[in-house]
Amino acid sequence: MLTLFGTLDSGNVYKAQLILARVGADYRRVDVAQTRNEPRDPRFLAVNPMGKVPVVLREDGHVISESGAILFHFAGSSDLWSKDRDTTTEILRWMFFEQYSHEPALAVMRYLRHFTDHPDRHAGRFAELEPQARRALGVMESRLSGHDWLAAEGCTIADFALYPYTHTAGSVGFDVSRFPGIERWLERVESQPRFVPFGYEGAVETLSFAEYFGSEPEE
Ligand SMILES: N[C@@H](CCC(=O)N[C@@H](CS)C(=O)NCC(=O)O)C(=O)O
Repeated sequence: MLTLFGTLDSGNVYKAQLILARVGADYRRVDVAQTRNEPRDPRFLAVNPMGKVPVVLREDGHVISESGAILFHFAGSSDLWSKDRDTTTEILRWMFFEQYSHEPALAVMRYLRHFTDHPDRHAGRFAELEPQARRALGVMESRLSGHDWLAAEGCTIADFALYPYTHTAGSVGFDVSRFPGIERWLERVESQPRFVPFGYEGAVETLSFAEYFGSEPEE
């Protein structure tokens, strides 16, 4: 069986959950939390030296990290990917945009506001990120005001990549009704076959960090 490392409150991990649910893959989940600094634990770094979740470990020992790579890996030959070079270029364009211009603003704002002990102490950084996030939402809106999907005529992994931190934009203070194209697109993604909502436990079994990795080695 596959093993997914990560928590249910991470938008990046959610991307992996979306694709695993879509392709009907069974997996167990190991709860590796950024808030507990577990991605930087040497035992986890032995699995993913990049120190980030999500990670998917295949039964044959092959490790796939980076949410975009996980989406690509499991989209395989499904209609969420394409055989057409121009279309795959568009899919990748939106996925790179997500990683460089969208997630670093929206995901970090969410982290500062909802997952730090003193969000008020991060008000300056939050305010710096706001225009970057607004710009990213504006770029999406300009595409989605005239098209149903980001990269193609149908839903692709570009839509799965952008959905998680766009749908939490309201939680960091954006009025999503100001982005009507995005609002309609969110509903379209939610109507996809085997869509699972954020926070849904799709794993057949869940293990804590200690259950999977064992107790901390003695100093
Ligand atoms: N580019 C990565 C980003 C993953 C990421 O930032 N994951 C966060 C949790 S949402 C994490 O593991 N952070 C741990 C850390 O930075 O120490 C991806 O798309 O998978």
